Amino acid sequence: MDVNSVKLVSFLLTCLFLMNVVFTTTNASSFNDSYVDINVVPYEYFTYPEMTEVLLELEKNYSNIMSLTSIGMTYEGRDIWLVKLSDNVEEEEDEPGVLLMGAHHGNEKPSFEVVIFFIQYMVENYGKENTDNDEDGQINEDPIDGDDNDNDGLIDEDPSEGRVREVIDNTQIFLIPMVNPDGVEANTRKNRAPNYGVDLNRNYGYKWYFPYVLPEQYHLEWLLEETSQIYRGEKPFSENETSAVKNFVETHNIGISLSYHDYGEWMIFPWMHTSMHVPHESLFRSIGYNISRINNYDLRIYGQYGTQEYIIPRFCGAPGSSENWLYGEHEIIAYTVELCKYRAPRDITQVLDACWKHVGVNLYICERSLTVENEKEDVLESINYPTIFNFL
Ligand SMILES: [Ca+2]
Ligand SMILES: [Ca+2]
Ligand SMILES: [Ca+2]
Ligand SMILES: [Ca+2]
Ligand SMILES: [Zn+2]
Repeated sequence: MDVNSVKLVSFLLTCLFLMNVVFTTTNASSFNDSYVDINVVPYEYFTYPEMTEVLLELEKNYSNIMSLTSIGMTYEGRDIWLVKLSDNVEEEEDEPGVLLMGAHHGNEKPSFEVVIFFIQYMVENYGKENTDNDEDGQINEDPIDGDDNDNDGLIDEDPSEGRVREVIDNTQIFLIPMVNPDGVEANTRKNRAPNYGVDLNRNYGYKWYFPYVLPEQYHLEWLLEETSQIYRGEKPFSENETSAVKNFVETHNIGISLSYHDYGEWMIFPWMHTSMHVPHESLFRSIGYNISRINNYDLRIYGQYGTQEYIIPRFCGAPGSSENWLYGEHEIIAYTVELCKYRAPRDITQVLDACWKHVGVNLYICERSLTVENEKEDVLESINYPTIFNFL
């Protein structure tokens, strides 16, 4: 598919989706998951070459607010693309930074789809005047927040174009839609490093030794086994993809970050190697609950410092994950978002539901990034871990 047909398809899909929003009073729960309509064409996710073509085209058309650079090269020779959205896009300005990432795991296709959708939405709406999108005589009466704010039975049908302008003018949004393009093309969770590939979301170097402390709970055996799906690699940041992300983060100012995965419709935040609370627990919860109000996903919180639970390892903990390093090393308020009910759904309504909701989520975290540095100072909680747990 060439760029124009990709864009046409994406436009048609957007129309389909908006029709769904506008002409039904549906919410996610009214969709019957077990129903498969064989007349509906299955959703086609972007391939890496298609994405590359679309990003190049968008950069050409919106070069005033969008830049596209490669932050590294994969084993199979693909560029790892970084998109920046901001006014004065070529300059590094004194504006809050947000980092959105998709496809640490190549087989989790919605995770890059929502990021590409968001990029398109932002650049295409930036120059628009406030519009009465549903032609009901009112302007911008129903923002993307999952609620029917104007009580007309339709959800999020007339969002504010002004929000897009505000966010692009006042923040710097960095997006890496495919951290693991080789995995996307091969449809594998891990990257394509010799011999069996590495789970990039176990390769970040924060508390690398930790699985040795609780080997059973954190599946040390699988982390070290090359053939396992969570093989973490020989050493921290051994992989091109993770070291590209590392170099980027170390040279930019990022306040909040979301890493998209799928599936399950839930979200988590650090710590990932222990169920103890982070020093910014209340800030993480505040932002997390607000995201949850938009996407209706479950915010998973573990650990109650001050009770017996602090010695319990985190259920499904993931030492070596990106958000643990982003927060632990750089104090970035970082979440993992598990999109959709299934791995790579082929149903258009499900995919576009995730895309649309996360336009709202992404706009929200960009807006919240304007205050997050001050908030970090306000809510810092001093946590006195018992000395016996100093290694945590
Ligand atoms: Ca309207
Ligand atoms: Ca509008
Ligand atoms: Ca409405
Ligand atoms: Ca709304
Ligand atoms: Zn994943």
